[in-house]
Amino acid sequence: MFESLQQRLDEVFGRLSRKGKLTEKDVTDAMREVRQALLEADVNFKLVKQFVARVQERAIGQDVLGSLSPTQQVVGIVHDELVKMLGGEDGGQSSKIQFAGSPPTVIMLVGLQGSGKTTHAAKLAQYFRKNGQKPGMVAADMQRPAAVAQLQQLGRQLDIPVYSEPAGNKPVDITQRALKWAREQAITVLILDTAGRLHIDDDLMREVATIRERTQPNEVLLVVDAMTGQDAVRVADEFNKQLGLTGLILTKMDGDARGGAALSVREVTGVPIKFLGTGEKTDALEPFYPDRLATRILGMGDVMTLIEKAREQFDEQDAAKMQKKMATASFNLEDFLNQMRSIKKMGPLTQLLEMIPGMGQAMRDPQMKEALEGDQMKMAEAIILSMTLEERRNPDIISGSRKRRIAAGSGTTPQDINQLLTSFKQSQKMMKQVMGAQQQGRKGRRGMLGGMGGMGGVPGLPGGRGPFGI
Ligand SMILES: Nc1nc2c(ncn2[C@@H]2O[C@H](COP(=O)(O)OP(=O)(O)O)[C@@H](O)[C@H]2O)c(=O)[nH]1
Ligand SMILES: [Mg+2]
Repeated sequence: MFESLQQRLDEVFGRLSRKGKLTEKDVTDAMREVRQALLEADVNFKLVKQFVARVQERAIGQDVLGSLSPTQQVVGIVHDELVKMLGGEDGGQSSKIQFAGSPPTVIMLVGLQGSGKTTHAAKLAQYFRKNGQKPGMVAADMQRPAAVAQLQQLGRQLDIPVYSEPAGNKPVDITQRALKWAREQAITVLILDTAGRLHIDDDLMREVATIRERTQPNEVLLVVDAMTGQDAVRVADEFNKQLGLTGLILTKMDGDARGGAALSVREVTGVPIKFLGTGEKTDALEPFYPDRLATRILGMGDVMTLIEKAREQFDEQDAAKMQKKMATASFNLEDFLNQMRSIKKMGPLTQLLEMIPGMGQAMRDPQMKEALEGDQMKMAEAIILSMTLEERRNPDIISGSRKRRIAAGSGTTPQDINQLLTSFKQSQKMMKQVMGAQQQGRKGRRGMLGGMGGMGGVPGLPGGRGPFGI
């Protein structure tokens, strides 16, 4: 997400900070590069112009030139203006979902075909269930018979009730009856998956407008494909003018989208972004926080989102237990396997690591990327799976003959087993040092990253260091 923009800004501010004191010309030159970087990221050109002018005016006006850390101040102003551009002036309030006074809260998804409506109906349902709601979904896309089946299948997979009717029935009537069904089923959040078209046309708008009128949804969210760049912004503007939207879901943010749509759409349309879709799986959804995204774009990481993701997978007790195990070096290969699986559930490793301050840079190193995304993790998993429980708990007993058996079972060589065991021992030692020191320092109090105590030390990676540096 935003990789090349991040990299460009990183370069610009890196050069600037090496200068020490700044002249007005330094700032102007840097802002020219920022302008170029934003244009290359496909941000709307009018916005880029305004953005650069505002930053420049503030940077020069605020007398940052003579201050001790002028570059930091310039970055601070850029951050501020990015937050504003993303709609964060109200502290992100407008990005929150409006719940109904009395349930069900009705959320209607609209958008062009293929933008991700059906997928995001399921993602939202799962997200709301995690937050204590009882979600239900409505198959109101009667354009294609496959659309109903797709939603039904997602519902079965996630165990979320789906309301549907036979082909030939009208979407407006279906949604009306679905409302009654939702009340009977005590559903608290009802998500309507409506039909899309290849292009905006009057038929589509009429159908959607009628459903809106009759069901009075609390939210009308446009699902737009961020990969389509400024087209996504135009689609959003058109839908908003014709229909009136309460929010946006930008999907496919995991693709090679340059990010321009995400950066422009709020200011151009005035409609707040509420969620980002970051993958095909049903848990690849992030609630949108303007401030967090701005921080991420500037390569300062997004520790808050990372912690939330970790919390979803690791319960507090497990994390505390794990931390203790690490500190006393009783962390074994069985624990390691479990952790590796929990981490995998959080999403692609490279995506997670980018949220750690300063890691964005490291993630651009192709070797690092390869190590994390490539076969090494899979190989480590295969090796551990070929071990007996006893061997996982007590790797010291793994003799030469056991190694040959494990290698044969996992399709690896005894050398691979050696390498895994060596780096596991190394990281066990390092864990003990780092975690022990941390526990001493904190005296049991869990700090910001406490919940992630159980995530470090992935053996088998370059230098035997885990991705979290421990
Ligand atoms: N990579 C990626 N693919 C997505 C995302 N959301 C949806 N898709 C894919 O986009 C395609 C169209 O999605 P679908 O939900 O059927 O779109 P709809 O026609 O608007 O209902 C499917 O192949 C989805 O797997 C996302 O956030 N990231
Ligand atoms: Mg669909």
